Amino acid sequence: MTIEKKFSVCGMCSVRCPIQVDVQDGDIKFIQGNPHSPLKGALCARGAAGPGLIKDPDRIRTPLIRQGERGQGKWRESSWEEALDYVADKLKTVIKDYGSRSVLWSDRGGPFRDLHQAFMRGLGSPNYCNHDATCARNVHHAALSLFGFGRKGVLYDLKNAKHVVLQTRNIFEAINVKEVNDLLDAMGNGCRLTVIDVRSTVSAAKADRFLLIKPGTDYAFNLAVIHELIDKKLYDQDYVKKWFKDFQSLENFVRDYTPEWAQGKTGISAQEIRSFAAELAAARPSVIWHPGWMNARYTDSFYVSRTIYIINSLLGAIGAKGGLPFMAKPGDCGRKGLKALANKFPKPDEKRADGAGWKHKHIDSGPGLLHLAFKAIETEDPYPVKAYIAYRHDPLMAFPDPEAQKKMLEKLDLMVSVTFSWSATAWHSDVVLPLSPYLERESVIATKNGLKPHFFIRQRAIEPRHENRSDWEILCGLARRLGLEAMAFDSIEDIWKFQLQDTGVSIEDFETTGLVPLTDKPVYLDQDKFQFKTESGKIEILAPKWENSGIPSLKPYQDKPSPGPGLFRITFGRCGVHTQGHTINNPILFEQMPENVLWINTDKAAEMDIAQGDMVRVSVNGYYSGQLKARVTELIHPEAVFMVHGFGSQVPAETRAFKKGVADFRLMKGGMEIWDQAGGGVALQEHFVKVEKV
Ligand SMILES: Nc1nc2c(c(=O)[nH]1)N[C@H]1C(S)=C(S)[C@@H](COP(=O)(O)OP(=O)(O)OC[C@H]3O[C@@H](n4cnc5c(=O)[nH]c(N)nc54)[C@H](O)[C@@H]3O)O[C@H]1N2
Ligand SMILES: Nc1nc2c(c(=O)[nH]1)N[C@H]1C(S)=C(S)[C@@H](COP(=O)(O)OP(=O)(O)OC[C@H]3O[C@@H](n4cnc5c(=O)[nH]c(N)nc54)[C@H](O)[C@@H]3O)O[C@H]1N2
Ligand code: SF4
Ligand SMILES: [Mo]
Repeated sequence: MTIEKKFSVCGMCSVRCPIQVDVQDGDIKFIQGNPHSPLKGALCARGAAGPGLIKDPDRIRTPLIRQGERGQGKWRESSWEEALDYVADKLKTVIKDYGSRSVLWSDRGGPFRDLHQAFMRGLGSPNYCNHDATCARNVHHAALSLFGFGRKGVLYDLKNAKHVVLQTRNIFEAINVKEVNDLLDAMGNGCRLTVIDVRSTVSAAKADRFLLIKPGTDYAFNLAVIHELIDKKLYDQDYVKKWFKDFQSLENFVRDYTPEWAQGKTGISAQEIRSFAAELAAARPSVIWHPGWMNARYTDSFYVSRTIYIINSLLGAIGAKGGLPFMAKPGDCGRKGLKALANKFPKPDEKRADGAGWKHKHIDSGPGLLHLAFKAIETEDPYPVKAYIAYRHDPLMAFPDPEAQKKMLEKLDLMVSVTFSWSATAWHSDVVLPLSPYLERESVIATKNGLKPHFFIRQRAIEPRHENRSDWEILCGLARRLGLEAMAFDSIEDIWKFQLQDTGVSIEDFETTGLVPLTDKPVYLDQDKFQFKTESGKIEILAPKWENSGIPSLKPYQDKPSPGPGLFRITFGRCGVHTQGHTINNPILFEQMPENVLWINTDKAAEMDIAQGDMVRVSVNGYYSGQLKARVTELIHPEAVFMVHGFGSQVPAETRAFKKGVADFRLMKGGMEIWDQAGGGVALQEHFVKVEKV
């Protein structure tokens, strides 16, 4: 009856914290953070609820092939042999009729994507997408436009920061465990916290300064901060001299964007903006103004993130300890990285269906933009896209307006969902291939870049309970059937060996702790030796790629329309106990929070005779309406209503979550067409909703 300790990786959200699982007689007794990890061993509530997936009666237990119409919920159970044959045969037909490029893939990005990209390259399709158009694409492009590297080119050295600013970022509820712990440590050492939000969050409650901003006016606020930093010469002049290109253009551009002007736009007083800017300058360069994570909100969100990166740069924080140091990689520790599975195949030279990299030259062609790829399915422009694999991704919940999406998907000859739990997308698919929950599966080895780069491994904590399979088993199974012998591996050990071959690390090295550190000391890359990846090697205020696409680097501020009477701007976000849409039905987390509520401002609620806890109807003209309880509070801007994302499931197989709460994404009519042209992100908060007492 000994307890075995297994080292693995949490899979309850995309942060992927390292875990230690205590297993006894094939059952999980306890999960905790991996104490050996440089990321600090700790888990959040969702991580602790992982075992809830194992014995969940709603679990998908075998591959399923659709019988009735798409979305009707009529399924036939099949063996793996049959399901993989079925998918492979359909793919072969599509490829024969329309070419390799007619296959589209989307997933959730992350450290295990190498295997997925290998599969798509093997097929010869350029159409690998990830989820990011509804998450951090604007942030990523903002970084690219200034630095020539994406948002992961720098990290947040929260532990050593002296002032942290969270704008559209709720760090204590939208959780990355290490970041939470590091920030708490820093605050214990006197670090100041400023939160800029449309409502008071847990993060706001812990802040030294909370600024309640009018929704969608963040760009105005940031322009005024830049104005103040430059006008009062509060910025780091040596840093700017050394690293900035086109500083004069910036100075000219912000001249009229004074704090008084911003007060009229944002509702935040000029004096507050001034004292805030002075306080930031006093803490430089150990300042982190977080550029945003879930920033697919407005048609100018790219510029919000861009101005944030500019402010960090003005403060000398890019590359600084306690600021945003450059991300160290294995090479920076004098080590070789993992061998990429994707490099087993040549990069397809076809143009992408979503236009990324050619029609939209400023858009990173790596993972493209899924909303435009869906559009291409509908229009067949630039060419037909006939097969779609949604891999650990639920676009029918994660992108807006599912009814519009279903229309776009109609022309598909094959739609496959690979998932460990039911989702709206799986329910609408032709074939569902059930992944093992993460505690039952192993993954390819991954690299964690950062101050202390390391390799880590996801091992099975327990044996698979049902007819579920790991990523590699599914993909290698398909690869074999499609003649992609180079990735038709027979075992995960063979994959691991391939990945490790140049690294001087062996599989046994992971046994004792589940990870292999590549350095013992934190690696702060020397600012002086570091080159920005732009053409000039500097921070470029005028971004050639954008300017050449006719998109201004410095865009004049534009007002957004205000909601009319009885209407509110829809805002949304996360809560501590759920991840997106897929944990509402988790038996443990469902108990914690079975439905969402509607945050509404006290004065507005009084006008409509809505009291605390009353049922209200939220609707979009003749399109969708849902009912939920009102949370009446002074702590939300009167123009906004807020709800936690992920509720309102219409999938009967999710027996607990079914019809619980309201779906924010259904209230975004036409939302697939509304996106930030500069950053690529879908603009999910450019929508007004009607609220009535029931
Ligand atoms: N518990 C938990 N943690 C998670 C996740 C999860 O689902 N659950 N998901 C992970 C993922 S994928 C992501 S991307 C991150 C997201 O991390 P965050 O981006 O920090 O999370 P959100 O809650 O989406 O949004 C942050 C805040 O933006 C505010 N906001 C809305 N509109 C505006 C506006 O116009 N101006 C300003 N200033 N603020 C506004 C919202 O009120 C919200 O409090 O969290 C990650 N961590
Ligand atoms: N309206 C609106 N839309 C949003 C958001 C919002 O706040 N409001 N948030 C956006 C953001 S920030 C993001 S990142 C996307 C997220 O969008 P998604 O990534 O699509 O959302 P998830 O629900 O996290 O995961 C999708 C599916 O992956 C399956 N899955 C398979 N294996 C695993 C695993 O190992 N771990 C996990 N966690 N899931 C697995 C789950 O069963 C689930 O069905 O949605 C975006 N869309
Ligand atoms: S933040 Fe929580 S849910 Fe996400 S990986 Fe870490 S422990 Fe798991
Ligand atoms: Mo996200």
